[in-house]
Amino acid sequence: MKNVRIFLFAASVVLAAAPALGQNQVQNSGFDIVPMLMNWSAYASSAPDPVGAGTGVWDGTQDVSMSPLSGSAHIDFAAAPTGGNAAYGIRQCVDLSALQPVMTATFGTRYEVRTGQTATGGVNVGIDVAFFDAVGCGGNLITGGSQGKDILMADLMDNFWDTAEILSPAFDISPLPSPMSAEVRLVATRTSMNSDTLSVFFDGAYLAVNGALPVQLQTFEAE
Ligand SMILES: [Ca+2]
Repeated sequence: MKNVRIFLFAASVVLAAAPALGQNQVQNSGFDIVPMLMNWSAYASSAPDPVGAGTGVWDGTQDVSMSPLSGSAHIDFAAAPTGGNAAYGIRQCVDLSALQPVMTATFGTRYEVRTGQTATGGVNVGIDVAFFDAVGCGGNLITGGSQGKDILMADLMDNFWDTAEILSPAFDISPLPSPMSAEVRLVATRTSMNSDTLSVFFDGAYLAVNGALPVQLQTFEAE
């Protein structure tokens, strides 16, 4: 029992010494107008899954806060390949090396799926985060988490931004080696064999570690 107490005390000292721990680690999380898609790059699923296809561009017509000074990432998920788990979107590698040890994480994104298209539940929209034991999203995959929604017609709404997130409880990494980096992916993923297309906007992505601030109360946008 003494050993357990000593460990907990040491952990609390580490937390208190690092003021940045609760902050959003995602760069250009709000897709503001000047950097546009800076810090982000294209993501496509790969073998053994089908290689996903689509397009991803910065779009100034849609913004989670309806700010004329910001925008969002507009993903068009292609009709092919038709195999399940084909995924396409954007990704960013987040450096966690200054936040050691990483024990828990919270992450999420806002998304808008507009009317004027067909949705049968064949495409899931959300956020995937993969944690790696080396910087630069290299080395070995330690673990990963995801949160998303299979989009149906009832989910198609103009100017309504839904939320996909793992916030409470936080994603627990503590039994595993501490990750040095994480790849954040905002993606559309095919749920089964089908040829559905989907247009989706992402904005306000976040990843925080080791006891996050109430990030849903923070603003992600340029004011
Ligand atoms: Ca934005």
